[in-house]
Amino acid sequence: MALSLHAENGHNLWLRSKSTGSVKIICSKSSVTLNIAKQELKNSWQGKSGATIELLVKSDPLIKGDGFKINSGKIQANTELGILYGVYELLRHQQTGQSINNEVSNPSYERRILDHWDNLNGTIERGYAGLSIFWHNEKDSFTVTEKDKILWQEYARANASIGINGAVLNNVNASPQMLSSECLKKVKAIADVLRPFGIRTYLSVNFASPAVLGGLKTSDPLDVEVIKWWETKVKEIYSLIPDFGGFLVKANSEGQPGPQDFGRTHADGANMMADALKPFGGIVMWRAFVYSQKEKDRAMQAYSEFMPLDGKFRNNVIIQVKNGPVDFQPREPFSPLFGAMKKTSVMPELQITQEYLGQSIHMVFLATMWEEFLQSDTYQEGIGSTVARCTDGSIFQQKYTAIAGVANIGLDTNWCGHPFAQANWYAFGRLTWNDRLKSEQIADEWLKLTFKPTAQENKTETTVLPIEWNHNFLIPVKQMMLESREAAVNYMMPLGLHHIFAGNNHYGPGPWYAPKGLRPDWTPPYYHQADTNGIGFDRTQTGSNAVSQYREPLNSKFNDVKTCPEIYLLWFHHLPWNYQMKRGRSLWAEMCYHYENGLKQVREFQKVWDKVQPYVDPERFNLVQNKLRKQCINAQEWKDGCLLYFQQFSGLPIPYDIERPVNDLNDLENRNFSKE
Ligand code: GCV
Repeated sequence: MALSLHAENGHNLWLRSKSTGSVKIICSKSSVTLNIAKQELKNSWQGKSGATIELLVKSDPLIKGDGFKINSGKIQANTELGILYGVYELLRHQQTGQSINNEVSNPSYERRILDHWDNLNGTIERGYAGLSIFWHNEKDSFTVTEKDKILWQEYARANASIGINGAVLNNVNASPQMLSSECLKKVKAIADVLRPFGIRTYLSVNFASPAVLGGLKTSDPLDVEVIKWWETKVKEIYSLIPDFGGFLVKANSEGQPGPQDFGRTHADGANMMADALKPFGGIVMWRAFVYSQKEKDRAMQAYSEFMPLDGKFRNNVIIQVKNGPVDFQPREPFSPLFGAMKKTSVMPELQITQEYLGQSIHMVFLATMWEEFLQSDTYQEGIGSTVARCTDGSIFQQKYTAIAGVANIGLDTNWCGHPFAQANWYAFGRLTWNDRLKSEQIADEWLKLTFKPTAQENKTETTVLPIEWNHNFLIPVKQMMLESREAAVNYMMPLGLHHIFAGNNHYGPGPWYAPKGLRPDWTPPYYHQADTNGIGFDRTQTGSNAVSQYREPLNSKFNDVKTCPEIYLLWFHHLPWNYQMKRGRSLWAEMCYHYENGLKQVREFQKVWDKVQPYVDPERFNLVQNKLRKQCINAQEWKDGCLLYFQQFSGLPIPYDIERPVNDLNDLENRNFSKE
């Protein structure tokens, strides 16, 4: 079988489909957003040719926010944006072959936001897909070209198609320059392009802006001049962007200024900004990502600092909490702040860009990780108090509900660097709309939308039958995606290990990395604690007691080595190398098999991919094949580096049925992984 597949550069993402027939649209209203909805229907219609579809903007008590009601002949919504979302849903159903029953679809979170860590000079912190789509370079960062506008429009459309409705345009390590009048004019230009697609604009702000940009003597949040400065700035922003979303703030974290510099609390800082934004309906997303050298366990600090402030924030402040207590690791237990802060709005922060998961080289589908996180039971309000239910308004009556993901988008033609990294952008959007969606469904949809031969391609004499495509492409590739995150955990840091990366780059292995003078919590030995007695961070009651931050029964479950899930074992326990695991092997042997299995999984992924070559256009096929080779090399480095390094402490042999290391520890220790 040989399909004549068109080369695809990936720029069209999951929106490749062209119409296969005509559609008649009934809609009594007209607006920019409704016109987009109509155009999308016409351009991508795959239903019966000549069918009629009605678009009706009319309230219905079952429809919430920008949700919609849909059947094969009608889309109803309270808002015009709801109609647009309904159109994308209908088209998705058509393209993926799902039937459309009478259904109401409401978003899980009201604010579904992408956080861009883009700098004004065009670079992106932890960006692996080229430079910023918003900012050019120091000299002409504030110019706007027609080409920019087209790209922003494509970006907005892609987001709207999966329900994302907000974008923070700049890095949380924010330049005070961001709030200069010149820069705000450019923000307005971006906001104007994003608005018709329902995307609100937000900005990260630097807490010291009043002093650095405004020339004031201080940035103390209780100072009258400072308060006035923010009020005036906020007014200026809203005069340009009437639907501006609000501020994202990283304060007193990793060297960023904050209220504590003036002896004030996070609440003092956040509330001052919240008061300035309130008259305009803006919000403050205040990050809980804080840690200092003083805390004996970094994993405990966010909870220690923020729990005493519960109830002290204005109702337009949302505390933005990373999924895990440390930092977007391949696997972490959920942050204990979820469900615990009962009198404050809390929003999850996920990381779509794969800083700690192989960047744009490894194929790692993150939906399984996010599903594991969102469905984790906090037990805060009884059994079933999942993180999802604690944050989406199901349990706590938050004034605002929100969720954010650190974007993996750049100027690369295919937006995300790795063709499969697009699936993570897609998955984030779909989960923010429906936090109960299963990873399997998300992968299924994305593969069909992204790789299925288009109707035009399928009209050639070598038509691929859906059943054949499903069997030979969809099923194996989906399986590969669903296993990919566990594979990464296996070859990077299994059994609860975390933060054992090389240097600042966070790509290769570096359990040995500990330059003299560097603060301990920036070095891997702080996290793995390996010595001749054993390995793991003791967070039990007799250790750092981080377990106490979890509600019972989790506190006891994590505390007791017998009941602690093995996936979190070394997160919570320091154990001897010969500790007997559930399967009967020693801890050392079990660790060796995890590393070995992770590497083997990637070798299998290579085979799966090579086998599907007939179903993929050469451009995308070759790119993925090439990246899988690099992933394999890196997985081997991880396995060899970690096993050879830890073996120095365990003093035990690598089980003999495991493939021998092929790298030398010394070489790996001297390798600069930032050049990968
Ligand atoms: C934007 C990690 C990353 C930093 C990032 C920080 C944060 O430490 O390595 O690049 O800074 O998280 O989330 O603020």
